[in-house]
Amino acid sequence: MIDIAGDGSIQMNIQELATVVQYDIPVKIMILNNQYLGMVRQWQELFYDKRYSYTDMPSVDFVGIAKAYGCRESA
Ligand SMILES: Cc1ncc(C[n+]2csc(CCOP(=O)(O)OP(=O)(O)O)c2C)c(N)n1
Repeated sequence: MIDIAGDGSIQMNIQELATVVQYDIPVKIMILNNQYLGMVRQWQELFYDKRYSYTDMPSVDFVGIAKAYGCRESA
């Protein structure tokens, strides 16, 4: 099972990594990390005269978070 998610999307429900570990669910997660809430930012760009607000995000150590939940690293 493969989950392809944005860096914003995964952080909206990242606590489910606990569920993954609890039930030993075989899922690989691929994160497309552009450090933006991209879709929202695009609306601000196109429809709100480029008045960007709260759509840029800091760099996050996702592997570190996964390890903290007890996820295994795989090749
Ligand atoms: C629970 C929830 N909150 C807010 C939104 C609104 N929303 C839609 S797309 C989006 C940004 C997603 O960003 P990202 O996953 O990084 O993908 P990108 O658009 O950058 O590729 C947000 C906040 C949502 N869909 N669901």
